[in-house]
Amino acid sequence: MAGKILIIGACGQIGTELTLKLRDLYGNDQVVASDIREGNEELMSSGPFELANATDAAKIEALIDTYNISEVYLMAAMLSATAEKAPMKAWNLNMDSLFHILNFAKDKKIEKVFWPSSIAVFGPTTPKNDTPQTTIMEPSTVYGISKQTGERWCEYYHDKYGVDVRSIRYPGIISYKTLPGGGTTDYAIEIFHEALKNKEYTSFLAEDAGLPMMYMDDAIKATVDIMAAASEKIKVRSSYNLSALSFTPKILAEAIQKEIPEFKIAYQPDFRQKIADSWPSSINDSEARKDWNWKHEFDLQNLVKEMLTGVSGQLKNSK
Ligand code: AKB
Repeated sequence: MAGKILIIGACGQIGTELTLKLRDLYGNDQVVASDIREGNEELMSSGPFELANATDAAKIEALIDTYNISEVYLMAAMLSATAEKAPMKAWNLNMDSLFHILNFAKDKKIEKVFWPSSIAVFGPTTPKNDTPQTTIMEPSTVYGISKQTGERWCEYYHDKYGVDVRSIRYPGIISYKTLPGGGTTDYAIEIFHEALKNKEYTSFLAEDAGLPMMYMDDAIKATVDIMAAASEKIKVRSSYNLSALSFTPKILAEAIQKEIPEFKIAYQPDFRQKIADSWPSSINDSEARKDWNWKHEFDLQNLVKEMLTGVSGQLKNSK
């Protein structure tokens, strides 16, 4: 790598674990974390950190110059449920931050960009099961519209200006180190905290709301792998479908009951149900598997065991 890595949105759910992994792989000083707020102890103490707003182009440019940055991972975004409550704020954050980075890459200030897309690019008219890489995309959420627009711009900047931008359509990502904020798939994290604390959980999605999901370690592996792949292997320059698991709240609750038999679940769907209804239940990711050898490792029962161990460790430490 010619220069250092900059992670924008490093203190969020995925950003935190991605930063730690990249520091592990490439050296602590090589990976600069930035966010609008400070992160957890491990992230803050393991390498350089800078407060920065992802929409502040001048600040981001100054970081690129100061640290000699050649790769940017743009993880800052407003997620689906929060974006429905603040549409213009979400649009401005999700789009402005992307344009700044694409333009820095176009002007050759940086060499490579990672930008996450989401299953939210799909909509109610998309085939629901085994959703293909290329298909009908009519997203009905602000977040989905911003991600789909972002995909089109990534492809445009690659084709027109040769920008090396790489992207994955993340499903719901399950993890315990840093809580997610404002997503529709967040129930699948809350459920573990409540199962351990109270032995019961009321889901904001219906029992049969099947959605594509993935354990964090697999999501990080995919992100590192797509960025490490030779450029000619990355044939899709909008964003790759990526899949590991698909489950409903009921299936997840049953898997938790195998470990905690007294756990009880109830269902009280709210506005997020409509968002979940508009997304696929399962994703076909054969192109990612073929082009850059993507493979997931965690199945549902492994994920449940890892989550219960991780969350109960955190609960003990917080006492
Ligand atoms: C959300 O629920 O908004 C996110 C996503 C699927 O991109 N987790």
